[in-house]
Amino acid sequence: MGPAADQRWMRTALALGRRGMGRCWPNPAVGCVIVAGGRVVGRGWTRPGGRPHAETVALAQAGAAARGAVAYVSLEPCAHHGQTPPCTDALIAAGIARVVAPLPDSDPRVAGQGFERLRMAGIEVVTGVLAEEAARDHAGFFLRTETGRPFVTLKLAASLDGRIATATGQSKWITGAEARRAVHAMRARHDAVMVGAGTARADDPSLTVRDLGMAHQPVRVVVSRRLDLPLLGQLARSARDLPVWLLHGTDADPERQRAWEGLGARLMPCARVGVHLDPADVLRQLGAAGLTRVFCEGGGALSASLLAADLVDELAVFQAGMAIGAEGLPMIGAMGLDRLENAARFVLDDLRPIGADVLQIWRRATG
Ligand code: AOF
Ligand code: ZN
Repeated sequence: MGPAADQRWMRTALALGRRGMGRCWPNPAVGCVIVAGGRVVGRGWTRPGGRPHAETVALAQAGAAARGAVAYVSLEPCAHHGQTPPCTDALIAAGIARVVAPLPDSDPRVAGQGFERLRMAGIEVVTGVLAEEAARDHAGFFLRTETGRPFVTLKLAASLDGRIATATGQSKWITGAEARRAVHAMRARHDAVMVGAGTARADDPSLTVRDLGMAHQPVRVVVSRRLDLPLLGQLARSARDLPVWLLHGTDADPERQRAWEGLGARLMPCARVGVHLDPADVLRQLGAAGLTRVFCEGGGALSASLLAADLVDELAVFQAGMAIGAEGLPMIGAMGLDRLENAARFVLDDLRPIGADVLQIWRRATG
């Protein structure tokens, strides 16, 4: 099979893998397609909770048709005995002749050993196919295994002049229904949705995925040093049914800590820098708890603290054709930035209309 066919099938494997995004943390969302004689004989993606792995699912579907076939996997097949036996052994046992994968796994238990085992068994291994795309899809998993923190997408939805509410606090609605639907789809592809305490108080959000016909829900995360959050709000009422994690200061009122625990929330004490929680520690804790992709929806103070600490990997900015004026609430709070050369820089990745609004995707400029 030539490079063009390899790319085509790898595109399919990547697309399958994305189906698991947001629901198989702490494991990567891997996709696998098994091809024999130009036909698909098995397809799989990492199941919710991270197991079974993509290859196991695809091999089960392929059955005897896997013998002599090619397996396209969106990440190096695992080589370790975890809760399930290694995928490399399953591929070898099934008689797969060739494995195409874009990148090595960053988990030290695998990291190159999967490819090695396959080659030792006489299987042809091709790597590097659509590596850039795969690196993007697995960015959260790689970041977490390599640095301990999850990938952060910061969503901002604002007026032409970057305001998220009027001076009196009115914010519904600045962007339109299509943009809000796109936000729900983005939430669904992340492990968690995160907001600051100000937003949790002002909007009383439920932070769930709605109207997309899906049962899966991301973890709801609120960053609140003092835990001064409404005990009768949407999050409080639903904390037993869908996870709510609260990152707070060690100085938060113990009564409030108990009250939230009683409501079913998970409390995660964090370090402080000055009067605010340390955003790096917030993300470290979320990474330690297994999250690989976090979708932050503001507000201004949390957005500013993440940006100032250079902890935003991607920006999703929805802009509405409306001006609110300087009295309005800015989408990004005070950052204490003195010089432009100290500002985090982003490069434009995508720009498109969504209903009456514009969506811009910006990626952190590396190097
Ligand atoms: C694959 N295919 O679909 C996934 C892989 O805890 P375990 O035993 O399930 O192993 C988790 C590790 O397996 C994870 O850190 C990553 O290295 C790999 N994930 N590997 O071959 C898959 N999800
Ligand atoms: Zn595996």
